[in-house]
Amino acid sequence: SSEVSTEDSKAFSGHDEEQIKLMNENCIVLDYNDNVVGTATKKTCHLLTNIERGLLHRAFSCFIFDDKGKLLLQKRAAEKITFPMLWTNTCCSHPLSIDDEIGDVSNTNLQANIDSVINACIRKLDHELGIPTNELQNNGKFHFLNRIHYMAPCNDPENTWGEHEIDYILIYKITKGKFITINQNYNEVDDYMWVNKECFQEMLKDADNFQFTPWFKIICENYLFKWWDQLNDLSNVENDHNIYRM
Ligand code: DMA
Ligand code: MN
Repeated sequence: SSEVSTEDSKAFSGHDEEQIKLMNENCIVLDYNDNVVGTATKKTCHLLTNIERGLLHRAFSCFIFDDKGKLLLQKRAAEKITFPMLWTNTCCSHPLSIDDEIGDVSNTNLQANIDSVINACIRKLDHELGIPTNELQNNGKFHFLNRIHYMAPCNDPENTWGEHEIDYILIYKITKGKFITINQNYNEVDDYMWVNKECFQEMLKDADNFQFTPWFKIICENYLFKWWDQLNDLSNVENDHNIYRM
């Protein structure tokens, strides 16, 4: 095991060992137009001091809907270094700087980036929620919606962490009569819940019991209900190549 620098011990003090290790993952660093300009660790990308200087990375947010139109929500584990114990969409993470997930480094082919974030999403749906890859491949379909550029501080007591991402939004629709198996990883996910639209609208109003991540709130306020209303046919809203700045 490697030595822990004093800087690390400050940023990571009191945090979970497994989550500290994941801070060594290599994220994809972007310019303003989602072009790949380099790589940096998950730690580097999420330090607010770097974000304030403009450091931007690639991410994805996935929304799984079952065949009755219910959305799968997760509550982030207490162990998460950023945004612990908040309710959010099904799964969020980062495509990494590895062959299957880096996308098109010549920055011309958006479809290659979409395919690569879907690869990352399949990896994380297994890691966080224990959803078997073969079920994802056979029991439904991924749709790319759009890209959202946003920045949000974490509001942790030391003001150490935040997000600044271009976030690829994915909807995964489970096919009629099919289902997926969930076996949550408690280091990642504290709880999960399938909600219909009406139940979810009540949750949003119930601030005493449910707090949400900033990116999820942005997506709810601007897009989610519009998409939910046309879940049967997403053709009018999917595959939008614009980057929306929030
Ligand atoms: C990061 O999610 C991605 C977004 C869209 C906020 P995360 O903090 O859950 O990433 P990870 O699961 O890799 O820690
Ligand atoms: Mn991030």
